[in-house]
Amino acid sequence: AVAIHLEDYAPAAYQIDTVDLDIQLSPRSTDVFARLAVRRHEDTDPGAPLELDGDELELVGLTLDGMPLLEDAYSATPSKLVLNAPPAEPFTLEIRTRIDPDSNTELMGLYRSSGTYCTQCEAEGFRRITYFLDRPDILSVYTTRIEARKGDAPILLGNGNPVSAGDVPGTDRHFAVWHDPHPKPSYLFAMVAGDLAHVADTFVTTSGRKVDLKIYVEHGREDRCAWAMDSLKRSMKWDEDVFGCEYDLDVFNIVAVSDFNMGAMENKGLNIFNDKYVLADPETATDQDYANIEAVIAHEYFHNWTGNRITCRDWFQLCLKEGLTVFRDQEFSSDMRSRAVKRIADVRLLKSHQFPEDAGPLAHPVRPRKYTEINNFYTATVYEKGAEVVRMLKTLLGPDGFRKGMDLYLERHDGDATTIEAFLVCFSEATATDLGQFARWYDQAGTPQVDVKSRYDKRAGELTLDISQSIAPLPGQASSEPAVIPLRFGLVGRNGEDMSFERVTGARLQEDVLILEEQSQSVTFTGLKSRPVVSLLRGFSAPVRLEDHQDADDLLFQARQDSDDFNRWQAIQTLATHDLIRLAGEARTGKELKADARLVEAFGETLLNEELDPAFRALALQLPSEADLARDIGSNVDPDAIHQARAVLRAAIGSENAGAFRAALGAKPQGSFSPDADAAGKRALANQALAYYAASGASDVDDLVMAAFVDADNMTDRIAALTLLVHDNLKDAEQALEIFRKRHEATSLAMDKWFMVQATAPLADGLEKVKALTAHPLFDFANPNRVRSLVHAFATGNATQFARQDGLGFEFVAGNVLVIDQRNAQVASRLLTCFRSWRAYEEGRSKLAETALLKISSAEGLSRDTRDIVDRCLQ
Ligand code: B3K
Ligand code: ZN
Repeated sequence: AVAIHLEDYAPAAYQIDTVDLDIQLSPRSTDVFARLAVRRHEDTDPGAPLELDGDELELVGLTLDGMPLLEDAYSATPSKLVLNAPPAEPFTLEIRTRIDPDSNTELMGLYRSSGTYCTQCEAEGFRRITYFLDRPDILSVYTTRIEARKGDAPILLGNGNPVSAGDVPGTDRHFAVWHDPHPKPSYLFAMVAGDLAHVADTFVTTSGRKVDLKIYVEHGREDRCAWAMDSLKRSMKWDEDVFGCEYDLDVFNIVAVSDFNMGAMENKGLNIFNDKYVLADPETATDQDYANIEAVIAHEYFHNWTGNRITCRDWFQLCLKEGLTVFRDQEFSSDMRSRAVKRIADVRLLKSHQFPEDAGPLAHPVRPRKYTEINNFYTATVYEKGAEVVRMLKTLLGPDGFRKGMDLYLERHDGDATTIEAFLVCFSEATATDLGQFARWYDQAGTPQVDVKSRYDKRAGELTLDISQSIAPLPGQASSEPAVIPLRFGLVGRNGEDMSFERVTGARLQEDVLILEEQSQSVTFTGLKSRPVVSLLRGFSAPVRLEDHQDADDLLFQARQDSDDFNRWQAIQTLATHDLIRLAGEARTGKELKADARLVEAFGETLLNEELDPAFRALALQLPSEADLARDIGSNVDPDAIHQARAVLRAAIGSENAGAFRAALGAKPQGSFSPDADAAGKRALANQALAYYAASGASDVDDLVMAAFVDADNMTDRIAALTLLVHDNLKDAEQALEIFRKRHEATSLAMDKWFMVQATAPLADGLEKVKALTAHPLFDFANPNRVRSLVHAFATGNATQFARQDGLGFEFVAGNVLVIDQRNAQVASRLLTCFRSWRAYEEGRSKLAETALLKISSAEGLSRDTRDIVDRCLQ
């Protein structure tokens, strides 16, 4: 496949001003009539060919200004339609294509999910519906007429506002016409048709526009939409209040479908969602599900401005809409919930997903410079690191400067398809700041490693920090330049309060942020009365790996006293990480393992510290995951040793504090279920306590956990107990799985959890169980959620079984990648990324992983998506 390079960007030779679609739906044979108003770009030579993209298309008709085209005037293949010498003056092209929604297993373009026609066009799916200039810098006004059998599809939805609807006389069919006045790129096109139920509400915008809000779902699911609707209304209000962004159509529709490649899609006025991010009630959704729904509903809604009104010039600029919109949804959730807890959760996600990506063969800059398959670049780097870069921009410019820059961006570029450069210029101009060096964050791959050594001169009362930054060499990036790193900090005195100082030299200081700009620099604070404990990278002010050489005493002090909640959490994590890495090392030498007593005690203290809110305590009690530890160890990784180390520490914490954990089980929220952050935090803490108590080895553990499972009156508590029963192999595990299955069999999203609990069980026969589950009547390769909850969950959440010493875990996943690749390339290539850190394993396992990758690589007929990932993994 050919690589596409950022430096080769050129505007298209033609523009398409309006698109009139007439879509005649039928399951096996849908006819699409597209009337395009085409205009030559002023820089294009008259008669230059017009090349339209297609993908598996069948051309059944073509006219230009109403006249059929002669055979030698054009050429058509399933993937291209070329007009050899179109007119120099504007003209109308009418294209008729025929597609087969039922056989569309890629779930790109127009397909059917449980009988509902729906579309997914980002990034390059519109070309699977009609021939088009399918690139984000072609902005057109769309009018869509949808026609279908009334009985099959009483509901017909398109982008924009509804215009007209009616029956087709003399037939059993009906139609609806939709018009979207806002010019948009083809990737934002959408339509839906089916027999759907809905819930309705309204929102009045700040300037008085009344917007009809509707969420469409399969019949019988209406009562699981309340939380999504509530989240939508709060998002609309928040975006007005915080960014001055007002909604711009008369309707806003959301449709939930059960077969969807990713989370959701921000099509103009017609968001289409994976139903996992819409449907919730206490019986089937966890607190985490509620939080995810709130975040994803907000994210897609926020795209209306950052993505839709202002879109990307080309796909290299993907972070322009995604990084910014993730930042916006993170801020929204922070305002809805606890800011510290949200920040910790986001940083955990960044470290567990983005850091490993940025350290291995799939590393790429936030703005990549080349791709062969764009769908492989919807990554943690583009999204999550992209959001961190926007967050740093806000830190550097301050809240007011940031808002000024955003206001300028939203005003200047409304209606544009633009670039990262243009975005940065707005901030630079609005605040008179040079962002030249800052822009490196978009262009360099890899996580900067920041090393800080501190020296305190007691006599002079001076503290010096010797700071250096570097990025380890990566494929295609041998060296790097220093980045601008905003380092939020505090100098903590013995009483826990931040100490004041006289002066700082060696770095720019902005309030409580040091601005690092050099490869190495020494920063000195003068006028200190005693040696402070240095609290660095507060709030995780930059996406870097910090090595600050804190000793255990200082870390314990920070864990107890730091005024920055994030760093309190980080200090406990760092202490636990140090001890777990020591234990994992000792596990490999066969030594008897003993957890650090002070650490065990600190965990008990955290549990009992009533000053900290329960959600924070629950997070602080969570040990670094096996994947976190593997990442920190970095090379020669032995997953069994890591697993053992974690089990030992968990058991020590559980048994040393067993009484306290048992007492904490009762601290559940009272009254009827509420998904709010407070109640969720209390449940999280109680379930964390249950997990530690289960590890204590007390004689009543089996019964207690089973009782918690049986008594649970919501999914959060039920799945927490079930996970312990299954993962700790407790007495009633099988029985509990049966009870759960019977109770939830009819609810797909709940059954996904049933598969996932088993997929992630770190048991000696875990792989065999997962293999058997692929033959379960409810397992279905056609449903991406189901594949993710079994195969993907196994590959990413069951480190010891995936990386089994006999290589069978790798072999199983590789085999599944090949099977899935035949039907859905995006799901297959996403699954394959679980191999990205294969070189970090110890020799035996990394050889076995390589064998599995080579098997994929040598398979015939790989999709472009999977070919790209396997090639990069092996490079
Ligand atoms: N923009 C979509 C993602 C599309 C993925 C295409 N492979 C969802 C989102 O980020 O909001
Ligand atoms: Zn997005």
